[in-house]
Amino acid sequence: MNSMLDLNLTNKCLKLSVLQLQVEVFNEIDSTNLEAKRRITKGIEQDLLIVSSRQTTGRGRNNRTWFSPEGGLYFSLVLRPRLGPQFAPLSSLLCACAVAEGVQSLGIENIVLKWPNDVLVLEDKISGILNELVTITPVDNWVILGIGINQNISVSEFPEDISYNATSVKEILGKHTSPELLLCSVLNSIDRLLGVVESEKSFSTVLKQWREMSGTLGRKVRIDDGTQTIIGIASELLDDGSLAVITEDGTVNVTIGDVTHLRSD
Ligand code: BT5
Repeated sequence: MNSMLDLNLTNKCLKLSVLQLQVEVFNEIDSTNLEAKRRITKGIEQDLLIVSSRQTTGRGRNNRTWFSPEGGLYFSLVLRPRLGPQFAPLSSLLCACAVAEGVQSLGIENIVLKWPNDVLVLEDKISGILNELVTITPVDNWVILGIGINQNISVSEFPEDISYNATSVKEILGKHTSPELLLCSVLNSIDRLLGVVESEKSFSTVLKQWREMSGTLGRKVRIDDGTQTIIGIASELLDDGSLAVITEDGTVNVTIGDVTHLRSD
């Protein structure tokens, strides 16, 4: 089945003022983030969008797998990090806000953002974001924003270890929705938020929007960063995108890790 995205339809609904996109659509690819890296290595001139109908080796953080069958939306946006490479981590918070807006525009409610890069509906993951910074020289940097959204997939298709806390647009709405419209809506939101960052020369509006949709702040959390586990109350999203956690031993600022939302009892 050829389910390639209809670029004409996508172009019709795109309303971009900041991004100047070259768009490439694949039926199948290993990973849109890997393709993005290959393209950066070859040399690119402008913002680039790579979309694929499925991925054979979709990637999560720390080389984990992103289950990417036909029906999901998988894309990577390659752009210059706004306000410098040190702000690149904030781009994944920006993307999470944009994905939330996109999914909301389809009629989905109860969207919750989980630090640092997940979009949940109530407790279940509907989208994941893989943000990678590629440095060619100290002044030549690109950020890859890899976004996967479970759209026209049934949870019964997921492997068991994923399905217990995953969901999809189709599962929630009980119907097929347009990938072109969802892609447009997310890209339009990314573009609008990038415009705000550029005009305010700050991510503060993005951080405010993230805090308002956060399911992590105020919550008891367990955070594993690969070497240690921290348990405490997530108290604040700091301006550099890190998470302040109040533990029994004091407040810890966490910059990286996997968060589990815990019950407070
Ligand atoms: C992420 O990693 O959530 C980032 C996922 C980014 C995927 C996009 S798709 C387009 C672009 N190209 C790529 O190759 N990647 C990006 P992380 O936080 O590490 O979560 C990964 C974990 O989520 C896995 O170990 C599974 O437990 C779970 N998972 C895998 N596939 C899933 C899916 N489709 N839906 C929900 N959960 C999933």
